[in-house]
Amino acid sequence: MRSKLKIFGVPMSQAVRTVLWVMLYKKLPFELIITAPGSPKENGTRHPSYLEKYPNGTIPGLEDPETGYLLSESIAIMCYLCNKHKWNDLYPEDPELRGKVDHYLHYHHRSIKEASTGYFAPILRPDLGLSEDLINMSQRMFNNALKALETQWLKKNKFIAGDHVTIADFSAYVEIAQLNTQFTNLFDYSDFENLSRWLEDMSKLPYHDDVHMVLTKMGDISETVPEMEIIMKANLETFSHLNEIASNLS
Ligand SMILES: N[C@@H](CCC(=O)N[C@@H](CS)C(=O)NCC(=O)O)C(=O)O
Repeated sequence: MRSKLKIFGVPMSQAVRTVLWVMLYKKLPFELIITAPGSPKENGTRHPSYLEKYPNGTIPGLEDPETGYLLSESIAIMCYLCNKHKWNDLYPEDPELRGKVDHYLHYHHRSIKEASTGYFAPILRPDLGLSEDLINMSQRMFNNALKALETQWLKKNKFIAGDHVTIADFSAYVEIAQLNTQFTNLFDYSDFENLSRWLEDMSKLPYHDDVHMVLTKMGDISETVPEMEIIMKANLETFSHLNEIASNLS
């Protein structure tokens, strides 16, 4: 039997969630190995052994134990898995359809991904020392991107790149949904009609609740900063849950 791919990270990370969700969706077994973002300790992203494997020092990191192949960056990992396993539904082969998915994926990092820097990290990652200016700029970029999704992409299409769900939707969803009222309650999307319809559709995909369990367990953080123990407990319980599902995939 083939050894499982290793994924380094924690479920609280948006980028980790998107990769795990796609792997579960496609029923590709994995082993999640707890790796703490920002930590210089042995199981952290700033430990020399992690940096040697993944020079940019971010989670998720993928390792294929059979070949020693290493890759980080959630989007690169998803594209790699789609290419390798021919998941052409999630990453179409047709150059024009793939172009539409790539369009969003290239746009993602300085737009929707700013949800994390603008809203999530200022509460949960005080160690990053994000300045007010940076937070404000990220919030502006995120809000502009939401408008673009609402008035263009999701107005014209059911999903971001057309009528079918693709890795563009997984990437966008984990960022946008983490702020939603049912999770951290940092952003209310009820005025965004098309976006709300898409959020609802995405939330019905298989394994949505499993990968988002970490947010459900942490709860609303809009009024009170959660204690580190609560964050760790949410991460660890979801970690065990995901590893258990991943080892029983068929
Ligand atoms: N562009 C990266 C972003 C990943 C990322 O920002 N990961 C954060 C955790 S959510 C991280 O590893 N941070 C490392 C640190 O804070 O030192 C991706 O999509 O994989």
